[in-house]
Amino acid sequence: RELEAILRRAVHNSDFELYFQPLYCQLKYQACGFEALMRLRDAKGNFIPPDKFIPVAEEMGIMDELGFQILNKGTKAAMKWPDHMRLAVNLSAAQFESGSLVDHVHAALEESKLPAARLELEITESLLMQNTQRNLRQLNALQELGVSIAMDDFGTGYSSLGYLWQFPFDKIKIDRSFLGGDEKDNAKAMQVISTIIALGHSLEMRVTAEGVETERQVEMLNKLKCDQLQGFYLGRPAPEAELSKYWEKDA
Ligand code: G
Ligand code: G
Ligand code: MN
Ligand code: NA
Repeated sequence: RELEAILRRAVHNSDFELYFQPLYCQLKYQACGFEALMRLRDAKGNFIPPDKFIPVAEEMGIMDELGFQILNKGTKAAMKWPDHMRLAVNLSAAQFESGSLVDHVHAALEESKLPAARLELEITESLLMQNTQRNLRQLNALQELGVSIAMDDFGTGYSSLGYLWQFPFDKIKIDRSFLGGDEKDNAKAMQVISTIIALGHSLEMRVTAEGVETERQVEMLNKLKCDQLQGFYLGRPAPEAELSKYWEKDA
């Protein structure tokens, strides 16, 4: 099990990489933050997809520790960005199960000095399907720290709506599959997206569209008053050293 050995080493030495994908604010049409995405390489230096290594890290029981390291690395990186740039970090169910999540987030903020208001945590609804009440309490405690909470991959789960109104998410991120259809599906997909945006706004949540790959989509989403956009058209995940172009062009 080569992957297990790679993971064990990565968590022991904390030497995995974080990539960052820009989040665009619709009105200003400029990057206003980055989502941290973990990257791990095999012995040949090729990337192992997160969809492959995260489940293994969870089985190995190291995802809680790895998640803490991601929070630490991410918040430290964000301290080097301009003040208006926020950081989004994905959370895994293992971090909620361990019971240390709130302490870990608090510690990462203290250690890095990143203001809580600049941190956003992304969860998927599957996380709320088990231990719902306990996990909702942890989300509440996180919001009390001043961080915001986003529901990721919205629309792909079994009961997106069921959890949406039970908790004051600050943001929903519409899963990129809604933008992925071909041209003739576009009108229908836009209807659905428009409805999700209205739903989010009626619950006082911001709405992000993921998977934006064309200028046409940018225009349509702007018309629909989508709050934030993310996708390869606007920027691919990139290493820390390559991010400054996103704020240098603002100046
Ligand atoms: O990074 P990529 O574009 O391949 O992401 C694939 C999946 O892996 C996404 O669902 C993303 O949320 C998840 N993922 C990427 N980085 C992290 C991370 O640091 N922590 C957790 N929990 N999930 C991550
Ligand atoms: O589940 P989550 O949203 O955290 O996953 C982020 C993943 O989505 C990353 O793997 C990232 O590479 C991928 N991604 C981001 N933007 C796009 C896009 O425009 N198109 C496609 N196909 N994937 C994207
Ligand atoms: Mn995400
Ligand atoms: Na997502």
